[in-house]
Amino acid sequence: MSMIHARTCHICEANCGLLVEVEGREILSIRGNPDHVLSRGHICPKGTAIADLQDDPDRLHKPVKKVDGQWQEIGWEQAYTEIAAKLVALKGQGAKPAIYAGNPGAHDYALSTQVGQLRRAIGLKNIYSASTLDQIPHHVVQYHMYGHVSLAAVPDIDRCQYLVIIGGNPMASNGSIWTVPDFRKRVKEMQARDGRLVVVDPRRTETARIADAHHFVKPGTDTALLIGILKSIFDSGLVDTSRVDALLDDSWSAIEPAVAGFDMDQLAAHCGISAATMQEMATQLAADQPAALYGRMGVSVCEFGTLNQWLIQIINIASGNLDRVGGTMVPQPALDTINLVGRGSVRTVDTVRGPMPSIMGELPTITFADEMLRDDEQRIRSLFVLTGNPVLSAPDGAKLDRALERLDLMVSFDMYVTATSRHADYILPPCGPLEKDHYPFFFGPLAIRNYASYSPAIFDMPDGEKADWEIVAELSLAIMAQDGQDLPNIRVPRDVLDNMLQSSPAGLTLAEVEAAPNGIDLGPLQPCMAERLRTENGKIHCAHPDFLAELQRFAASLDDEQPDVLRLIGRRHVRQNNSWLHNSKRLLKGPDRCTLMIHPDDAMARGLTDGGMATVTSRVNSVDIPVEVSDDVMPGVVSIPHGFGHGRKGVGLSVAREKPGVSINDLTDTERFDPLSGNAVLNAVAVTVARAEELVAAE
Ligand SMILES: Nc1nc2c(c(=O)[nH]1)N[C@H]1C(S)=C(S)[C@@H](COP(=O)(O)OP(=O)(O)OC[C@H]3O[C@@H](n4cnc5c(=O)[nH]c(N)nc54)[C@H](O)[C@@H]3O)O[C@H]1N2
Ligand SMILES: Nc1nc2c(c(=O)[nH]1)N[C@H]1C(S)=C(S)[C@@H](COP(=O)(O)OP(=O)(O)OC[C@H]3O[C@@H](n4cnc5c(=O)[nH]c(N)nc54)[C@H](O)[C@@H]3O)O[C@H]1N2
Ligand code: SF4
Ligand SMILES: [Mo]
Repeated sequence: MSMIHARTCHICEANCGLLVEVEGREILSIRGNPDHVLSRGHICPKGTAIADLQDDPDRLHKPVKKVDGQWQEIGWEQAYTEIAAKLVALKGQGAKPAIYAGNPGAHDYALSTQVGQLRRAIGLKNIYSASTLDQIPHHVVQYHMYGHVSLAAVPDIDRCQYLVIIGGNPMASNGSIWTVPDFRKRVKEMQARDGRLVVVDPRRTETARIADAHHFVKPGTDTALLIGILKSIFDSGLVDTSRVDALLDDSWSAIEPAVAGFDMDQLAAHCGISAATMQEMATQLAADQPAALYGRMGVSVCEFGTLNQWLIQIINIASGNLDRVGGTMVPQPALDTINLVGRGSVRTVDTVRGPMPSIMGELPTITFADEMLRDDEQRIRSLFVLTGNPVLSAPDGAKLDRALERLDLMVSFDMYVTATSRHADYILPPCGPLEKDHYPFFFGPLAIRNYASYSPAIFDMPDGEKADWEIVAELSLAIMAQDGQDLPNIRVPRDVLDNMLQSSPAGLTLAEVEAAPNGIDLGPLQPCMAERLRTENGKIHCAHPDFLAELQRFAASLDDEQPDVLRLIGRRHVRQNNSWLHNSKRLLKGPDRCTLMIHPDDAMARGLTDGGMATVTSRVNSVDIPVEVSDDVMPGVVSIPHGFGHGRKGVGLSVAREKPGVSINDLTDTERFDPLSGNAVLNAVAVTVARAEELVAAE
């Protein structure tokens, strides 16, 4: 007999409610759950593809060890004992260890309760992670302005009347640092009540297509646009801080003079958006309507990423929209991490590249390869990769390929042999996704409504398989034992979750949440900044000196001559997720998506034709890729999706290898980063494009 289980999806930040119909261990269907309190029935193709993950024949089920270049299955005890012995021996020689933690770990609350254990076992204060490829600028801004790395104000889309999205593509990504399932319908509802969506992006994206207006912006230049909008708000006397006046500290007064000297025409020329458009956006944002400015990857993973995120907050304050119904507000979720974890930290660390920012104990991943390639006693010689694939996800993947080969010990926690884990000595695979429970631990605090939703495992775990959290906990204990450390009591993640829920203001128990398979709705967001601020004086620290200094650095850069190059940007597709959902046949079907999008004028100038091959060259490397001529990208811009490149030797993803594509991160550059956060620069990469030589020779 078949059974239907309600569950939330663990793939992306939207955390949609799913209905999974099973018979025994067979998955009959996965559909959207119309009764889920947040997603209201929305599902994307990736949610359905969880079935392919669960049943993927390429998925590893037992630990494997590399022996003479071949993978051999071994038992868990053997894996733990050998890894612990090797690590402790290496530590004895003074060899430095490291951890890299990837994105899926952020969607596994149980695993996140154990990462600290592994750090302690290995003796690490700091780790590398996908966060410094992605979002660290947000955390720097939130730490300095609001006093807590995780205090994020998100657009209240359901009551907003004018929403500007700059450098985000929620139609493909389903939202980021903004849990907003069912985005498309929410936009339609906004438009039905005469609200408007404006998108700023170098590509006419899926989100731009449903918007009321779309403006092309030159990659990497949004700072000029943001300053232009802010200056227009000040110059037109549109500032309205009345909702938050009591919360602004004295440094607010430093902001108007800091932008006063910019020339609107110069800003417009820099970013390619006219002064009139900037003025119009300022006028609309500050008009008598709830409005919100939201910026994501396109404005985070660039050289002025932190400055951009700061300017976005300042514009929302100046236009009267921070902490406003229909503007941007800080959620008050059922599990309130703000109250339960510390404020975080912004420090400086020594790296192979000199002093670098370290936010929340993160080391900048742009330095990761160089730390393995250095030749002194500081060289990283053992590495643990948790749910990550940096060879395809971090800049200069080919350099990482070389660096990983130098390690004395590498352990990957992954269910696949990927471009990264193929370098490992051991791979420790978790059980299937439907054999784990799920709670949106990090995403409740970013959601458009306050809510809770817990999903128990649907299937029992097969004999001999383990969840990621158990693997990490057991390996940590083995290392501690081998190293003669005191052994801690490992708390079951479910108990930690229950405790955190009960300690949050809503005071729910896990049993209560579990009894509501469609989730518990705690209502719409509410203004609450006054209680939420964690700065020492309880005020918003408006203008941290670092941000003002960065504004000056940007001003100085405006006079730099712009080289005549194409600018490469990334691209997400609703049927992919970073590097790791490419092994699903149903997601992979359709035309090849790993193409170089190029504007017709730029294609013509280089003799490129649609479907032909191009060679794209950056400072670090070059790749050959099929051309897709399209005026969806603006002149001067080319786009390649990230997450491809599965043709590397030894990758064990048989479906993904049918359309392996090339990796955009073989072109991105570890030398470029945002100096205030250490975040990588993954967009606006300078490239040249030419017809691929083979093709020319064949003619
Ligand atoms: N050029 C460019 N590069 C980018 C980006 C971009 O926009 N442009 N985006 C960046 C962003 S935002 C991010 S977050 C990073 C992501 O960077 P990473 O997190 O390093 O990479 P992923 O591709 O998400 O790889 C996740 C790995 O985890 C494995 N995995 C999946 N689920 C599980 C699980 O439940 N348990 C275990 N043990 N393993 C699992 C997968 O098989 C895969 O190997 O990429 C970044 N890289
Ligand atoms: N389907 C799918 N969903 C995903 C993911 C995925 O890989 N696939 N990844 C998940 C993860 S880990 C994350 S972090 C989120 C990311 O979520 P988003 O940030 O919404 O996703 P992106 O598609 O990277 O959107 C960035 C947009 O910025 C634009 N852009 C590039 N350079 C610039 C620039 O200089 N200025 C401006 N204004 N725009 C620019 C790009 O064209 C792109 O449309 O998505 C999550 N959801
Ligand atoms: S949008 Fe994200 S959470 Fe929703 S079904 Fe798709 S992958 Fe899952
Ligand atoms: Mo991400």
